[in-house]
Order: sequence, then C-alpha cells, then structure tokens
Amino acid sequence: MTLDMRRVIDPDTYFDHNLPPTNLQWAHDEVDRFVKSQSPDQRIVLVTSGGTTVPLENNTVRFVDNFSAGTRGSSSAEQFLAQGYAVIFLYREHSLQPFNRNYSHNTRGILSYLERTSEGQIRVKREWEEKMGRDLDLYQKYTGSKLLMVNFTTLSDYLFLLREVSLLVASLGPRVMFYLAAAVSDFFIPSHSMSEHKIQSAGGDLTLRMNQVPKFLRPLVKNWAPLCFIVSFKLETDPELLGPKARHALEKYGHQVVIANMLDTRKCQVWLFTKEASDPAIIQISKEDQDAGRDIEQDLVEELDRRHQQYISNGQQQ
Ligand code: 9Z3
Repeated sequence: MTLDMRRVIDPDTYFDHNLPPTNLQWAHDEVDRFVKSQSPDQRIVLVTSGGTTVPLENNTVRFVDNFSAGTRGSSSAEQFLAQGYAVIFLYREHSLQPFNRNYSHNTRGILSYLERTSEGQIRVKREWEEKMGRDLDLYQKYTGSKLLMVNFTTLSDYLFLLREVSLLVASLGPRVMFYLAAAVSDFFIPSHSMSEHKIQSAGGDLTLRMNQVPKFLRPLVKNWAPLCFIVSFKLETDPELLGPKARHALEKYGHQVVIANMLDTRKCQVWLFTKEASDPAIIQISKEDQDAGRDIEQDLVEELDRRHQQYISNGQQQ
C-alpha cells in the first residue's frame, strides 16, 4: 500500500462534503444544557482525547487509525476537575475515560478486581477497595454536573463535534479553555472519493490517494472561538522537528499555548511554548514519581490553570 497525499481542501468546504455524526444533535443539546447549568464565573475546559480514524470505504471495513490511548486526555480531565473546572470530554469511543482509566484498559481485565464472598455476593477485592472507592466517589460526584462526555470515532465525527462545541461555548469567552490533546489525522479520503463497498483484493496491490486534512486550528482560533484560551498539542518522533514545528504552529494560528511532546517520552516530559517567551517552559516528572502513581498531567494542568487565570484577568483589565 502506498499513500499519495497531495490535495488540500478548504476548511469551510469540508463540512459540505462529509456526513455529520449521528450524535451531533444529542451533543449539541447536552453541551448547551451543561454550559447553561454552570454558574456565571465557572471556568470550562473542552478536553479532546484519543485518536481519530480515517475510513477507507463508505461501508467501512478498513480504516487508518491515529496513535493515542487517551491517557493524556483522561488524566488531564481528572486534574482539571480537581482544579475546579467543568469539563467537556470529547473522546474517541473505547479510549481511556476519566476515573475508569485505571481499570478498563490494562492487561488484567475488569474481572480480576472482583471476588465472590462466602455468602455468594460479588465484591471488589480488598487490595483495590480504597483506590476504586476513591475513583468511584469522584466519578459519581462529577458526572453530569461537572463532567460531560461526548464520543467520536472518525476524523469527520471529531471535526463536526469540535465545531459544534466551539460555537456553543464561544460566547463565554476567556473563561473557556480548549485543551486539544486528541491525535488528529493529517490525511483523509473524502466521502465522494471513497469506495462505496469493501475494497477487493483481486486487483493486487492497493494504492491510496489521500487528501490533506484542512488545518482546523485556523477557523477555531479566528472564527469559532476567538476569545477563548486555546492550547494545542504537537506530537513528533524526530527531536529536530519538535521545537520548530511547535513554534511554527503558534505563529501560524496565533493561539495561546502549544504543548510539544515526543512520542517515546510523552509521559515524563513536555515543552510549553507561548508567544511571550523565547524559550519553552519544560515540565517533567521523575521515574520515582511516576512509579509512585503521579502523572505529569498534574503539573501540566496546574501550570495551564495559572496561565488561564492570568489570561482571564488580563482580558478583564482591557
Ligand atoms: C498529543 O500530542 C498527545 O499528547 C498524545 C497523547 C496523543 C501524544 P496518549 O493519548 O498520547 O496519552 O497515548 N496530541 C496531539 C497530537 C496531534 O495530532 N497533534 C497535531 C500535530 O502534531 C496537531 S493538532 O500536528
């Protein structure tokens, strides 16, 4: 299979040529309700998490996936809640979710946390009781009132939902943060160019022509939510590219923060780029702290919280 990735599509025309997800209206109504139920000074964050898929057929049997387990997004969502934010969690279906993440995706499987008592009842094993109890309490405390979950699968789902949520929260201005941790495909096949049915193997090798995904950060920053505090992520595997690409994104889109991370060190080191500072701030966490159960997202979110508060008070002074 070879990939040919050349043609560029305008962000505005993307939505005319691709189908919206089936949960778009539901998401619209839920986000609207969620936002209206918050107090007037409540800070809100949209956390995006997990990877988008790009289907190869309209009746999809095969798709190209983007790397992301959803650790960054789900751990950050927990941290934002702890910092007092209301969180809209836009996540890839079946990727990690806040509070559930510690039990759902490990090699053990959910049943390994449970046992049957001599009376025949099912209960959580003693060694997990305390931690699971804490996560359950937090999950129940926040869900619905301070945590709203909306799921996507494909790139197209993600982009429609991102635009919808952006337009709904935009009027709240600086007190809304966008934390765009989802891993979003750079290439796709438009619906009208895709094979309708399963691509057949009888013809031998497969050559795919994929279009470049329009750069949605531009309309997001300029038109959809121009007053909000926007944090994007830059993922690279070549260390030489990371800094220049992060800085380029900041200059090109003019938003507030780019968080740069390398694939293999993303859990222990990130660089925070802003327009104001010539050098990035480094946030890192030691192996010992990680082993003790601390996530880098704790420090990252605390730092962003500080910067967001500053952004809000700067806006109020103007
Ligand atoms: C990230 O860089 C995230 O930190 C990770 C998190 C996907 C690496 P995990 O979910 O991984 O904890 O397993 N997200 C953004 C990736 C991305 O698609 N960025 C685009 C780019 O690099 C810009 S929006 O061009």
